[in-house]
Amino acid sequence: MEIPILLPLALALLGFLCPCVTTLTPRVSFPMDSPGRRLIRFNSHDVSNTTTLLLSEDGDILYVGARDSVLALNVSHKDSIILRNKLDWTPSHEDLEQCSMKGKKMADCPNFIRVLQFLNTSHIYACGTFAFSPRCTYINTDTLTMSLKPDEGRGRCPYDPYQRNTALVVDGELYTGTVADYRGNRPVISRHLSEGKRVDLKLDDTLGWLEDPTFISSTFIPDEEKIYFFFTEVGREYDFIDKFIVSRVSQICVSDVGGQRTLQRRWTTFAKAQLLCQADHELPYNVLQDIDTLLPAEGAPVDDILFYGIFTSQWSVNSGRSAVCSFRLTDIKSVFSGNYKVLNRDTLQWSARVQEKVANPGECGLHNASDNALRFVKENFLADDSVRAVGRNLTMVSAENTYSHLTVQRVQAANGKHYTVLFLLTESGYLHKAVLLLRGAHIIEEIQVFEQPQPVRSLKLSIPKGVIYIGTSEGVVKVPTANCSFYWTCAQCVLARDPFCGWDPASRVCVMVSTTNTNLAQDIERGNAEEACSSVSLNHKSRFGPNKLPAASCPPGELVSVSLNEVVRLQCPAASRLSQQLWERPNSRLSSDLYLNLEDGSLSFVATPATLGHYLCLSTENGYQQTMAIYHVKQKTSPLSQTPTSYTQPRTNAIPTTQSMAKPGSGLHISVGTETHQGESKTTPSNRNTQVTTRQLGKNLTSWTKQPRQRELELRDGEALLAAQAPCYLKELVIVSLLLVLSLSLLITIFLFVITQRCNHRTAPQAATIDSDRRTPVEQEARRANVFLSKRNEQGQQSGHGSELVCNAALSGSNGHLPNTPI
Ligand SMILES: *[C@@H]1O[C@H](CO)[C@@H](O)[C@H](O)[C@H]1NC(C)=O
Ligand SMILES: *[C@@H]1O[C@H](CO)[C@@H](O)[C@H](O)[C@H]1NC(C)=O
Ligand SMILES: *[C@@H]1O[C@H](CO)[C@@H](O)[C@H](O)[C@H]1NC(C)=O
Ligand SMILES: *[C@@H]1O[C@H](CO)[C@@H](O)[C@H](O)[C@H]1NC(C)=O
Ligand SMILES: *[C@@H]1O[C@H](CO)[C@@H](O)[C@H](O)[C@H]1NC(C)=O
Ligand SMILES: *[C@@H]1O[C@H](CO)[C@@H](O)[C@H](O)[C@H]1NC(C)=O
Ligand SMILES: CC(=O)N[C@H]1CO[C@H](CO)[C@@H](O)[C@@H]1O
Repeated sequence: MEIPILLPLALALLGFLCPCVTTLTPRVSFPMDSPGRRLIRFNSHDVSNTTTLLLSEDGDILYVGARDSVLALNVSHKDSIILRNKLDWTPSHEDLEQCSMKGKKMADCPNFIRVLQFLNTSHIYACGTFAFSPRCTYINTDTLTMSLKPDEGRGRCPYDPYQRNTALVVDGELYTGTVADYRGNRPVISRHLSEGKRVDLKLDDTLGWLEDPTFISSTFIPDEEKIYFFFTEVGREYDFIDKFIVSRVSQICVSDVGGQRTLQRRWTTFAKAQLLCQADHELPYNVLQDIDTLLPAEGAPVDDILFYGIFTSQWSVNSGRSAVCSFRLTDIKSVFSGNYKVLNRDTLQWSARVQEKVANPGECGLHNASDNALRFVKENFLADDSVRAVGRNLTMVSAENTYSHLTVQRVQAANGKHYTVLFLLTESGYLHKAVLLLRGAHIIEEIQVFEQPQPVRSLKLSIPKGVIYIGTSEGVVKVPTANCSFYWTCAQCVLARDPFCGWDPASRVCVMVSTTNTNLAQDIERGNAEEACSSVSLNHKSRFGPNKLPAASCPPGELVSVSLNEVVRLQCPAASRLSQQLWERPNSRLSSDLYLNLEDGSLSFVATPATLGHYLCLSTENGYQQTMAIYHVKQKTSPLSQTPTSYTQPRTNAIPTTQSMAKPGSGLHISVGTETHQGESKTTPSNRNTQVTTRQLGKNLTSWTKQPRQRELELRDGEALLAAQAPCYLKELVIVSLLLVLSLSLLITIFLFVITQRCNHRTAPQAATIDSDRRTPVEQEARRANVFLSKRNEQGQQSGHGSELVCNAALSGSNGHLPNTPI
């Protein structure tokens, strides 16, 4: 009843709704095929639309329903997927001809396998669209051969391969939700393959038990002896809104055998209720996309079963967003045992009139109830109450990502506590791994699993094997649920807050949490690296910290030789996408008059005698600080050579406490055709030097701009310089332009800051990073990674020591997630 009141109100308020939703930034992002998160794929030129997945009980064989074939894949190998058997099941030439004669596209006429279920220990039951004339068959699981003649697939499998369906085998009987006709407007929930006294059952379709549904999923709860179906449909009870879509849960009892006179061969136990995924005073996320069942922890009652669903919204204010809501089985049960709405058979209008209960709709065992009772259940199948989400709130909401599929797992952390981990697939092809914390969801990582958005039907989690299988148009992808060894310091391992991973102080590696190893450093709830790692090692700050760094004994850091008045840009690689970078100088402050903190964390300033010296870049994440880079900016001595700056990340030996790992995309930094002379440092009178620089710049600019892209990138920060035709005005021009840019940027930054502040009142558990690329971080990362690698190569060729400076990390490197300072 909440909706009728709330909806018009909410719609009226639409204009005032703040579109700002929590930004949930994945802490680490792995572009396609990055070494930190290698995927295992199965592709074959003669196999496509591998969208229906079925995993054997031991998890060693993955059965795949593809186009015109069923495959058995051996997935027990660690790093490959091997085709074991293939069954071809293609419509005949005549079938295809008929299909296309009926006006269907030839591309939609093949046999798309859409039902794949274990029937018994020796056979699989499979159904396919079979040229818009669905068929089903029995397949021997060992030999992958058809053992009997195909059945007619009507009511078991859709005709149209683009229609969603659901199917489930329980005790050798097939329960399906699909459309049962060619034109796709006769939806049914039905039972097939029943034998003896048990008869096949279906919905009574005289009263509109279903209204143009899209079937999402179904699940069998053995203790309840019930099957729950999840779907969306048109909510006829809201007749004031045209085509208001509602998400539903419906139930039937496995023991149902239909009525004796009334409801003969029809369900007597069908009931449905609305699933409400809605935060208080906000529009509901009304369109269910996918749902998965989370079984209760060992020993907990069955009523604690949770259903995690992804919802999107019908309204454009919420377009592009998705929410996750969870529903408790107890709540579903209590809604079904409550009151039911009454349908006026003349007007077909629903009301919530309280009536005398002749029977309990949804109750199992009504098959030999009286005709009166059966007529009552036949007409009262829509529960009056809606099933509210746990906490009457969203579990998680994402403004940037439209999630389409999910799977959920309960993971036992090192301290024995259980955490819920969600694997969510975005429409753009990323798999997000999120852990639900007391303060909200935290996205541990995102992994790009395919480049082009593609229809995915199946996301299968194999808990014992620790992998997820994704069935797409082009193949099957296998993703391990975690790669703990990617985090190679204690701090990194703890900051990840991945319940799968903990830091083993004995072996000094980040390892999978297991029941045998209980002495692991981990802090899922708070991610407090300092505390969790202090027990296992020396405190990093006490050994090396900005405050304890006397100017005299500064470590050499990365030498950056500059000419005076030149624009210098120092890069600071991010430790993660949730970290914030901070620049420091020993014994002096960074005044905003002189320094510009750029959005990517780098620091830009004009080289003057006052700005020469040491610079430290510190990265702070969740209260934990680590040094990412140290630079020593000094005046260059020889202005003659024109070798382009070849900037490299700090060498490991130069900064013993920083394991250097370059961030791809943080490639080149030092601006405008200066050169680095490592090791030399002689001070020359500054005015002389300035003149030299100016002349040089003026003369050489044209030739630089003609250089390929790499040089242009370097020049970008000094763009103002390009304007300077007359060498003598160059200095003034640079400064004035820079100041202009500086103040403009400052204004914009302040403006943006104010806006973000206003929007962030429903804030994320983690401090959001200032990330200019937030909208398309993924493409950006991938692109940058490429640029980076090509730059690296060039550098390697140009400067003799370039290649040696490319540390392993950069090559093996994710997309630039720096390890923490080793402790
Ligand atoms: C896990 O990460 C490590 C370190 O980046 C990498 O060497 C390894 O290949 C990764 N493993 C997988 C399965 O992705
Ligand atoms: C999968 O392949 C491995 C190695 O080739 C083999 O030992 C195993 O028996 C295979 N599993 C199945 C179920 O075929
Ligand atoms: C499984 O079902 C098929 C088809 O009904 C039947 O031929 C086969 O004998 C059954 N196998 C077992 C082990 O019951
Ligand atoms: C109800 O039906 C069952 C069979 O489903 C039958 O055994 C039982 O006798 C019936 N009970 C009554 C009261 O008719
Ligand atoms: C709903 O959850 C959001 C965060 O996801 C939280 O800010 C808000 O307070 C919650 N609302 C209620 C009523 O609990
Ligand atoms: C089958 O896969 C192709 C791409 O390989 C895709 O374009 C098409 O939509 C898919 N068909 C179905 C029914 O999913
Ligand atoms: C790359 C390039 O053209 N470098 C020139 C810059 O200017 C100096 C001085 O005029 C020349 O010696 C370089 O060849």
